[in-house]
Amino acid sequence: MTPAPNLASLAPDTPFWAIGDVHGCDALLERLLDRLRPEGLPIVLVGDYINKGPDSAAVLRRLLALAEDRQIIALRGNHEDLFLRFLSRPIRQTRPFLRYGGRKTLESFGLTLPPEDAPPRAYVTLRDQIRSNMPGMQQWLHALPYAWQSGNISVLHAGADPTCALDAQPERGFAWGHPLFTTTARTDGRWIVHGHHPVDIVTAEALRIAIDTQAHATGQLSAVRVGQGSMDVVVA
Ligand SMILES: [Mn+2]
Repeated sequence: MTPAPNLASLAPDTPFWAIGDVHGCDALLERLLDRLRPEGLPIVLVGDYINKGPDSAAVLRRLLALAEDRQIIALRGNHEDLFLRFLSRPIRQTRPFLRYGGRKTLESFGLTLPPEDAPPRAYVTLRDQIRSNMPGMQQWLHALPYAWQSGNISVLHAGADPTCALDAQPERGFAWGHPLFTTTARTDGRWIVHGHHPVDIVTAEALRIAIDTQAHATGQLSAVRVGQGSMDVVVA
């Protein structure tokens, strides 16, 4: 038996929903948004919209269409960082992107990948095809924030240095995490809601709420409603 976590200190300015790593699971995302949006609360997505799962392009298209909707706050995950690197420097960054599962994302755009021995120029062509397939997407990705705050809670993708105030560390690190994040408790009383670190179910522990239930592998995309001293979980 795991003791019930002490949620009493959760104090958002307003209740909100946070959604875990989507990784190309567009049907699950659609179902979850249909369920949560009518409530009218802020909905924060912790990032990692692409790679691993089947429909990355559809997820990007859906979120891009919601870019002007102030209810939806999409944060930047490390997979978005990698995708942006590929989009800005395809000759250097295609291989690192593919190593993180980028093949599925590129294929989800309906494009044929160049063969292994293709000249580097082929990756520039591929990038250009993606840009013209989804106008505005690169700019949207580039503008995604790394974190969102409400009261004593911050939402970010992967983690942060627990020994240091959030506003005193480089934001880019939030997308990639920190080696001490899951082993060292924060002492400033700030809760962190995050994805990136896989959990079987949404888990609250030591001022951390982990919500990445590996939708692409489990078929379960989780959302948590954070309120005053409470959290509630919905799984699509
Ligand atoms: Mn992830």
